[in-house]
Amino acid sequence: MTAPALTAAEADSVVGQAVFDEIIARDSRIEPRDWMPDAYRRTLVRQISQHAHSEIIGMQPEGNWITRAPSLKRKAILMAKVQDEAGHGLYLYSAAQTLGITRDEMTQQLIDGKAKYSSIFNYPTPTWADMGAIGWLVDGAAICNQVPLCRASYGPYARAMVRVCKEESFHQRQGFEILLSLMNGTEAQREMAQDAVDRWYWPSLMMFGPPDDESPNSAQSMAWKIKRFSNDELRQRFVGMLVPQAEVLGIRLPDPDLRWNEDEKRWDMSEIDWTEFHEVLAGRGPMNAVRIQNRRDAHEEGAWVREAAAEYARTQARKTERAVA
Ligand code: BYC
Repeated sequence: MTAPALTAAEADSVVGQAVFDEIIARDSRIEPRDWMPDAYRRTLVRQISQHAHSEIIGMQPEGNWITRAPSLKRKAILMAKVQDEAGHGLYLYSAAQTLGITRDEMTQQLIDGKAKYSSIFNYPTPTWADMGAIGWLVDGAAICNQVPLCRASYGPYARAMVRVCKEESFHQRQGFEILLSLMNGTEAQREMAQDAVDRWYWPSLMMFGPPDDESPNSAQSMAWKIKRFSNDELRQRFVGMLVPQAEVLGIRLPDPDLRWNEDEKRWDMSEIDWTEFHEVLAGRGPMNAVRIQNRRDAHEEGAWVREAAAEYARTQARKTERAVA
């Protein structure tokens, strides 16, 4: 008995899958016009849009301190940093758009509270030392997570990450330097720095996502070479990076059980409070409602800018048409 003939679409997808598998196997890049499995496309849209939203929402905790930075120099640095985060969001929205989703759709999902963004941005920033802790811990964790993403199999995502990582390195150092200045200051300043690190340390470890055995997406994302290391591997790497830096700062990492396990070549640490993580993901973190409300207000108040830009683009297009005619 002969097998039924494939339809043209089925034949395309058999060939497409074979070419896709070959590109992944030889560690090359998938580009927007290449054939890709629907699930690969959906995973990328999910991760890249969440990543973009994180950058955009992530402007708020530090934006909160721009008018109160302790000197003109600190203010200029903080403004530049927050502006960099906006840029990261824009590269990432553009990368996601190459997969067929529109910027409007992504924005709507965010302001409707339907999209995820990193849990870390749902915590408050009550003191200036929070700017140091965010740079050191949050940007530090972001670098650990994003450097491997520079080798992600999807070209536009990987290329966006190269520039993002360069800027994040500057952010991490400026955070470290804020903490170092505070630690070299008065007793009250040292206490403020320690208090900020106490509050940001555990949430920064949660940025890497759930433990490997509770991470539903990891296995497939690693097979597709979107993720190169597991959540726990990157968390370990991050802690290993922090320990010597904390010593230089004279700051205590708030985990009494943290120690190097020579036999297993890994850091032993206390259990992360995953209940808190899931609460924040469910929208019940300390600042979730404020973050989304601010984003929604900014979107509504910015409507006139989008209308003006669209009208300008239409006018330019008409002028070009007339010039060509
Ligand atoms: N927060 O199966 P898993 C920055 C979700 S901003 C919220 O391990 P995956 C900065 C996860 O999405 C840069 N949700 O997922 C900006 C999934 O949910 P769905 C932030 C989290 O994707 C301003 C579910 O939990 N970095 O640097 O394989 C100032 C199960 O997880 C979180 C990025 O966005 C979380 N922490 O791995 C300063 C990195 N963790 O979608 C700094 C890009 C997990 O199935 N993203 N979830 O409903 C990634 O690398 C990966 O998506 C993750 C998760 C490692 C986060």
